[in-house]
Amino acid sequence: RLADDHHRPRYHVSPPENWLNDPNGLLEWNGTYHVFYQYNPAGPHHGTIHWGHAVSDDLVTWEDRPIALTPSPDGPDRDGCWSGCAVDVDGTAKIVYTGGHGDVQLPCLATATDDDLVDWEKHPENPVIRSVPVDPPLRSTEHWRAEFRDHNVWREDGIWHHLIGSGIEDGGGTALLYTSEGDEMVDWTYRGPILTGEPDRDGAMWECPELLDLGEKQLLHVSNYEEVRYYLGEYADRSFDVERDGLLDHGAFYAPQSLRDDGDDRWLTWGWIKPDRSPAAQWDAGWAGTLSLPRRIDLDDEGRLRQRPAAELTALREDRAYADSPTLADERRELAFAGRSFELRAEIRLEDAAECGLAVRRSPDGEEETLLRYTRESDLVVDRAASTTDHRASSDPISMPVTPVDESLSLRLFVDGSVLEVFANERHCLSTRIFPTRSDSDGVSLYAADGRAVFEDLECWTMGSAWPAVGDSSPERN
Ligand code: DQQ
Repeated sequence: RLADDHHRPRYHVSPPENWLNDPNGLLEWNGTYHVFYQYNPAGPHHGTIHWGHAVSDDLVTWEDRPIALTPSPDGPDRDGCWSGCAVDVDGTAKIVYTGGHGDVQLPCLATATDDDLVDWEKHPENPVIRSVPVDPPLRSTEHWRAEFRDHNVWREDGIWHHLIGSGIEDGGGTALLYTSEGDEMVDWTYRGPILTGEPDRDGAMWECPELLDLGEKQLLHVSNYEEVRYYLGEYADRSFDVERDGLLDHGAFYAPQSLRDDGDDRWLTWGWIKPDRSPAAQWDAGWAGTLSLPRRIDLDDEGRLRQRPAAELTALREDRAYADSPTLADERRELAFAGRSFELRAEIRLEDAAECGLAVRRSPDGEEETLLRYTRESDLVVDRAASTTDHRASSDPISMPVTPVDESLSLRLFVDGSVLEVFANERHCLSTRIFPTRSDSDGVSLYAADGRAVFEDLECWTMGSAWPAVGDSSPERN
């Protein structure tokens, strides 16, 4: 079933089957990149969460590994091994994750017992923080006595620092700091929030907070159930001073986490791209959720946040199936290119057209198509009104503000089965899902309305598979 599913991504990290949500424990270990993820082996829905595992030597091709963390029936993680991170503690890999137990969630620790990071031993003293802080009082919900979860751990001045996501009762989302002197990571001292948001603007609960040092500035991003907000500014003296803020992505991208690649002095960030279709459709498919492509996050010359697909991804390009610099005047043009898994790039200028854009996953008669509309209001809109005839998939439009319309729009677009990722001017990102039903919904076309638009250096490449080693071990993978 999964092998014939043309919604399955070819070059994104997705689960072998069943459910995936947040990326976790991203770590480069002895030259191998490890990606763990929230995984439910019992079905394509969120449930008793385990940690799935995939590895890569080049960030381009991936192999599945066995489940890394399983809830212990008598342990503090009985009801789920929720999100967390992996750290290198002087040559030993450790995972800090959230254990769910009834209506309590508390931090747990596991240590790798082999160099392939396949086997993990849980610490006998779990949970390593035994109760939630009382100052400030934390938000509770129908499910949780206190919302207190997700972990970002780093070493600073020889001391371990640890952020946990939460929300303040009658207040906003917050990132709580703990520190620990010892490499055992079992004695944590509570230091209070480093930043708390405004509930109406920033959300009442922050999941998966992550602090990244980008050199001149620091970046804190948080997932507030709806969106991934970022704050750029200065982190000093256990407090974060915000200079700018924004959204890391405008689509269904959520709970991102980053890998520190010291060799290349860079941060690579993956997010979960949510399913965006009904539970029934997920059951029928047998899988749900995918990770985004790894994106490099840093600062541009003006100190703004820059986001680019990892450079390695160009290795996935197969044939350059199309290259041209067409000018369109009040017309639509089919490209001599078709694909379900491809990359497209172009420099687009809106000259005097009212709007211009392109259609992907388009059927010959246009019954199904996903439109990318670039408007004079400097919006880029992913219009999914006709993406699919399956009413179980979301058809909501998604828009993001991009660079002013008098500058050209530098677009990189990744289509992969049901995944659509847009990078605009290396700064604005929009990741979402589309579920065309027809096997001939694979055309690409351009259009310009009421005037001229230029698509400079337009190129398309079909993309190869990220899972070449599959076959014997996991016949279900496509
Ligand atoms: N997903 C995990 C939580 C986290 C949430 C549970 C974010 O740890 O807060 O699967 O998507």
